Amino acid sequence: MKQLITLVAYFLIILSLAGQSPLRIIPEPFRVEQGQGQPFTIDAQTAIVLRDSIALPAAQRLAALPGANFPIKWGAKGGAEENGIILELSPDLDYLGDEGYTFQVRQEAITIRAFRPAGLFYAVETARQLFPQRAEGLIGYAIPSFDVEDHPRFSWRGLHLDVSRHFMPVDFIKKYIDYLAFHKLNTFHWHLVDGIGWRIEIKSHPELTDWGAWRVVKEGKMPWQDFEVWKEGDERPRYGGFYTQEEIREVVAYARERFVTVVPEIELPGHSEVVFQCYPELLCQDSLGNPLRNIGVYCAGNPASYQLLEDVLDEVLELFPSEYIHIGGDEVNKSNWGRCARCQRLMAEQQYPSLHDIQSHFINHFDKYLQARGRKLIGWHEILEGELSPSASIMYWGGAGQAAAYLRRGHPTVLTPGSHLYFDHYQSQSPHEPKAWGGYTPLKEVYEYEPVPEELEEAYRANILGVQANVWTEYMPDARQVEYMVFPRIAALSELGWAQGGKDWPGFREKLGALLPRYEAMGVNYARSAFRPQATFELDPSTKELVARLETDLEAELVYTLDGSEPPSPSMHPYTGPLRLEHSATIKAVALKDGQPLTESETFEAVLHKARGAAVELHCTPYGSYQAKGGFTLVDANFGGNKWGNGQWLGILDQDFEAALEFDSLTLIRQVGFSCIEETGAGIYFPVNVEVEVSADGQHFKKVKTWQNNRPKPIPRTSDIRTQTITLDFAPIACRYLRVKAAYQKVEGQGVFIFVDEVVVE
Ligand code: TNX
Repeated sequence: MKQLITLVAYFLIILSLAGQSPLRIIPEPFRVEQGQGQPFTIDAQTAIVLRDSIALPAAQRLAALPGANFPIKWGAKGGAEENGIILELSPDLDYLGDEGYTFQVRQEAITIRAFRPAGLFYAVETARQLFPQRAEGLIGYAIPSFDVEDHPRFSWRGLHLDVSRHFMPVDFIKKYIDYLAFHKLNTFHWHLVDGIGWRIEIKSHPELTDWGAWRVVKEGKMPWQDFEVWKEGDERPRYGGFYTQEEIREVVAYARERFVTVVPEIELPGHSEVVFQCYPELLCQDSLGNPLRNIGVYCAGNPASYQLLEDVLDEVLELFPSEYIHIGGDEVNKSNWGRCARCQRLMAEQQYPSLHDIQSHFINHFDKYLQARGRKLIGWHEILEGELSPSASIMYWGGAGQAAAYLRRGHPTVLTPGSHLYFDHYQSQSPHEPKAWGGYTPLKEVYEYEPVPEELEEAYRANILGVQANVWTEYMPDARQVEYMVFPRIAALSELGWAQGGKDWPGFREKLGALLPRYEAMGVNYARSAFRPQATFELDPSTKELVARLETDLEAELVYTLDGSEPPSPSMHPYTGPLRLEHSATIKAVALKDGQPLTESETFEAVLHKARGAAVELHCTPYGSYQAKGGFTLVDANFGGNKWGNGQWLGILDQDFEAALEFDSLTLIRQVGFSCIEETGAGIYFPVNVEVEVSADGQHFKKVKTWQNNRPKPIPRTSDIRTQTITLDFAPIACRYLRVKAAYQKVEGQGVFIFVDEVVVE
């Protein structure tokens, strides 16, 4: 019977391994070779075998895997134990580094070897994903014969968490560290200080947490709007929390057992409003000694600023043994320094040419301070402004496209590009996503990121310490929402940090599909955003049908309706391929698992208006990269969405818009819609008027309607993005030729665009 079970299990595994990667492990191991021999079958006698007590923690972790319950035995050096899972350290594996390991499965035994305990730890994490989740335990489970040799690509594989904007309890911090370890991440960047909350107990300055850890809750306002620290006696409700030093020690020890280094961040010289609400006397002052406005920036000319931060750092260094200490340094508003008497004196004394040098003065002071204590300073890349000490390290959070330029500055750098690794960005374009900071970084975009810029010269590549994703919690009020934003993007991050590069999206997608049930078993609130259907529409110019394609980033059973009902519903259809639409339609789609919807359904409007596919002549010139598909853009029955720079919009600069459309035959029309977008701050305005003229013969045109934009002047310049279809209704008229004109909004001293994506004719 046992043999039969083994055989069946074996074939099932062989079948499941038919894909590219023989093992479904995230992150992808460096090398996996399938063996020829028989599998190893776990039975009631299977035991973990140790030769050295250094391997004991790994053994205990292995024994504690769900359903494992293996006893731990001591074995002789060099012995070969039957039916054992052998864990051993071996000096000859030094070429795999501190975190590498080998994992060998044979019929007789499983052998896990590593140069250092961290390697054994990661091998156990590999086993965690290898072993099935079975209610009945692992007995009877057969593991196919294979060889794994594994080690990470980067030494810094980080995940950050902002606990200032929203406080996260210690229990969750520990869970978070478990999540890191599960994904073979080794650095937890703990953003303990920001403008609206101080989260670390400092014994020499108790006000920082007595007051600074709490803020007054203000109805209807975001936490950073009108921020005020809460002090004892205040009757108003408060929000906050902080970590005692004892709790921090506990977290650091917990992390160390999981080979996770905790890098604390103490923000300076900016992002520190809270500090000056506790100590207003530390604010910059004008020449009469009046405090300047609290913009969250330390006075660089006041010795007390340095004293406070040194006191803080002294305690931080006691608590955190990490090599790196993060000192923030991002987004410093330097305006007070320009008006502060002390800062101006400092500038004069040091003959600093610019305010950037004041920033460097401040940063370099702490670089020296940390170096003298055997540590290294790391800060956000803005610390490169001015003259940064060469020993400082950088955390780069700009776009991936500019990373090479920063790496050429020669500082050791952790890449956390805002374009790919900001987990506070939206994960899908669905209107159902919970409110996020902004930006759009779906799972696939994280996965597709390549940390080493292709154009970067070899000599600078060694400066890349690794990768990290940042989790800013402005819109993450609790642990559940943090999990939603982090999972499953953390799986893609895991690949970036550990696997050797080279992309295999289909393979990753399949592996992730297998990982999701584990997330569920772990109780993680992961986002199903990658299961949200997306639609693309393509006009077939010959038939004028609109071809609608539906897809999800992760594989799932897709269904849709065309009758307006919410799927799943009796009238739903399985999506098996592109839909050819002859008429306007409302498509509602959702992905199902076991008949249950994975997310809310999405609604897509297909607009098959009368001008679709008409011949178009543009009588204006689209500017630069805003060409989209030329004149066809206007009649392709596609709308450009709410991002004017996405290549789907025509942009016309300092010119009136004009296009001539020609139908195949005389067509009865009664309405023209001019679909446009506006962002006044970017110089993009709705037109001042739109005019429609029609003709039957192409010679004699008749004006049928004019629309006037009557809004009051001046029009405010804002970064709000608005789309609008300006509609012009008129008495039905038959025509073959149509002219649409739109005059641009003239604004003194500035270039102005009209952006248009469709001329909708009904
Ligand atoms: C910028 S990225 C910040 C954070 C915000 C974040 C929102 C960085 C170093 N600073 O303070 O939370 O944008 O995405």
